[in-house]
Amino acid sequence: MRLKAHLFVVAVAACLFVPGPVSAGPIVKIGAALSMTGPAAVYGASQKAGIQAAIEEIGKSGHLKGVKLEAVFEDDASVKEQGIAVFQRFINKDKVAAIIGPTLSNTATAADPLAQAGKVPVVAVSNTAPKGITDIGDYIWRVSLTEGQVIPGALKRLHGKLHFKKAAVLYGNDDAFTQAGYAVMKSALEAEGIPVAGTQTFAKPDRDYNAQLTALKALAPDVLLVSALADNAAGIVTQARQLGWTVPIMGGNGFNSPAFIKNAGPAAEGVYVGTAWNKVSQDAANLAFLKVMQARNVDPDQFCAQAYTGVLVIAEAVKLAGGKTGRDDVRAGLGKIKSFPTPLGTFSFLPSRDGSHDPAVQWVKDGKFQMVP
Ligand code: 1QQ
Repeated sequence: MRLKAHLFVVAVAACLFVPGPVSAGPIVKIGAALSMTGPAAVYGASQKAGIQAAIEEIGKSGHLKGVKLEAVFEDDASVKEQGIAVFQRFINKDKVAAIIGPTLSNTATAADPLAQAGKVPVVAVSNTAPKGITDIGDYIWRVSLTEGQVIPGALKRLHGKLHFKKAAVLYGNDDAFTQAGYAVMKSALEAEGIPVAGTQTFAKPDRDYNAQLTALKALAPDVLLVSALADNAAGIVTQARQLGWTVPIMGGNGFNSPAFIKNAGPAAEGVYVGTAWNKVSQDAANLAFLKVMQARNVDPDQFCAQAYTGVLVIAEAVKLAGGKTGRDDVRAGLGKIKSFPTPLGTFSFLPSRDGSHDPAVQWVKDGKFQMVP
């Protein structure tokens, strides 16, 4: 009898101390549609690490008072069909408050219209095609700078140093991002008064670029611009150097992954790329980000910094919405963000809902990205 009474007390105490759903504060569920497989998997892994870190940090900081951020991760497989399926799940089943992703612009052009129709805010963290993303509608926002915001300045800077007389361009013609990057390269070259000696194309499944590279090399340009995802980029740069072609190479956003350097090896040395993240920035927000990632044993890249920033931006939107967590509250909060300190720099949204902050230019030196001096 005494034992039973004792158990009863323990049981009651346990009930009192186990926090139940009644005492839990509101949750902001974020659906993260990232490429964990397929040609953009190198970016997705890095983005996932950034999102997880940001969610944990915000949770620990108590910044959102009782509101808790939670992420649901799904693989968009780097393709439109899977991106659409994941968005449908986030919108209708998981009932997320906001979506981060998908990784590729190509996938976003197909999936984002679903979020727009369902009135679910999307924060793109790696889509860089200037058109076809935020212009889908007023629920689509982006943190990632477009190729149009990065490439012209990067080319101008390199042209000022290296004085190009004529250029060659190689781009992927089966992807919204690589095509858009090409269009930006073409107009940036025009703006700098650098004639284009020749243009060649490839597709994502291609592995042999010798025909295109040989044709371009024969035109004797003094710079090669390449719009490609990291996998293709590594193959292109490796094969260009194998042909004995030593011309300076400038890549688009697809080059901004350490996977490019790893796969191209020594051939990556000296390759230039404009970037949305200045890794050596001494801004407090960037130093804090670097410290967080270091503690997690992650060497972050631009994609990690952008994904981390995407979560910070959603958290700030919730705060600016007075702690309200509905889809329209998040969207209203996004509209109030201005001069917000992030690892990418001081961040604001333009009227087009595209992000705005300072870009930078990096190159591969001693096997890693370093800022161009
Ligand atoms: C895009 C990109 C890719 C290179 C990165 C994910 O910028 O698809 O827009």
